Amino acid sequence: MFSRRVTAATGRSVRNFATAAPVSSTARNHKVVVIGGGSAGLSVSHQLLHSGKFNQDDIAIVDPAEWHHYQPGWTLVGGGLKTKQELRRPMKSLIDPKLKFYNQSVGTFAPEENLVTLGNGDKVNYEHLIVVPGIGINYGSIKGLPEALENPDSLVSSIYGYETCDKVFRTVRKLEKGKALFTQPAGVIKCAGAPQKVMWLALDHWKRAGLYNPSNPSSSLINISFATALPAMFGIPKYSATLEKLRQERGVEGLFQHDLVEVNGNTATFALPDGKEQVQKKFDLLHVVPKMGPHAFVKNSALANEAGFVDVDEGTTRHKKYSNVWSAGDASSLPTAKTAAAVTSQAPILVNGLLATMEGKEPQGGYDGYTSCPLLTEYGKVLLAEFKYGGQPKETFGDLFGIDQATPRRAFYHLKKDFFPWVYYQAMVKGNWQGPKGWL
Ligand code: UQ1
Repeated sequence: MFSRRVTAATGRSVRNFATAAPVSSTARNHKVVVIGGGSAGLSVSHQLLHSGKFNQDDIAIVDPAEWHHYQPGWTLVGGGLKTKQELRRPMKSLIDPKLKFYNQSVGTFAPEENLVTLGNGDKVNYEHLIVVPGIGINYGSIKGLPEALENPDSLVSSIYGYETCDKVFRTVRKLEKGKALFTQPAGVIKCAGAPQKVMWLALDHWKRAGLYNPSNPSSSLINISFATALPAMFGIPKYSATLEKLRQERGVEGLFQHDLVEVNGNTATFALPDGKEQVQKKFDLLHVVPKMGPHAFVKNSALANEAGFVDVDEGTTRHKKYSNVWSAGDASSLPTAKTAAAVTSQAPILVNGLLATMEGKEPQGGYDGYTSCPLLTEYGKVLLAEFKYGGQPKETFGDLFGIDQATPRRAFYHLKKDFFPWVYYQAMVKGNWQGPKGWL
């Protein structure tokens, strides 16, 4: 695929490129190899480059993807506010030419030998390794889900994938009456607020269309249920209180500790805790959040902890056993909510730590677990949850202006819808943005 695209761009034949290839491919030694060209991979690679301490091809990025997606935007696609196409960029267009790009998957890690084997069998050597490939979506973890998602006539969708995120708003618009069911699974997922963001937008849509009356749900054509494997609306008590109040005010049924295990026609089956019998719910529209987990090449490697995440120190992001291995973002064991906002804080700490280590010093650390979830509660309003390790709020604007970020606001909506997607491609993936701390 790589040579084919080069050919398309330059008009040269594949044979010419292949003839030239061995010259450059003999040296697969890099100072830093970065596994993954997502939010974390692009941020740390470019931040390292900006340090001025690296020459051409000293840093390499490994990623098999052709496209880079702004995933936080997929909730906006689910609400009909953006197209999925406008949120993606060709991966190659985001990588500085000073970086070597292996458009390849990873086969195996050999951390004792400072070596990564790529999917095509090539071996790449490093002095430092940064493992930031994110986590995978396990559609097959819910029986019948892949078939239901693929069926264009079903009202079953998910904002958690490029293929299906635009089906969400189509199903919301199609529904004229009946039961709408939104789910959230047990286990680690990306952005734990997103499963309900998409519900709040759908509710608002049906309200505006006259199909749902929050003050009298039983007389409405549509009724809405939120089925979550968690015991509450959100993991952080402060924000959960606001969201629980909204749920009650808006007449949404809460099915707590309900973990979706099967979709069959118009029936959803849920597992309950403590060996209780499974329950079934009929639906007319279903929004599913599949289970997620580490990629097999991470999970089955020497780098992983028991749960399959790259086993790093909470403060420094450095591997607990291999001192030249680092991780951040979704693939890491950092015990905080998995978001792009978290990466804005993790990346500079990782980069400074790695640079210090290269000079024989100890990494300073200091990552406090910062993460954030701009939670859409309706069209035009966002509750801006920001918190750190231990679930303690750490509110950027609360601290600056003395406001309570648990109150949904229009200004936060514009941050989420307009500012973050803009600053992400304008600065974050280029290594110039550190979230609440501003430009780098
Ligand atoms: C952020 O920097 C960011 O990245 C561009 C987000 O988008 C995914 C966010 O959701 C958040 C909350 C931040 C943090 C920045 C500020 C100014 C609160």
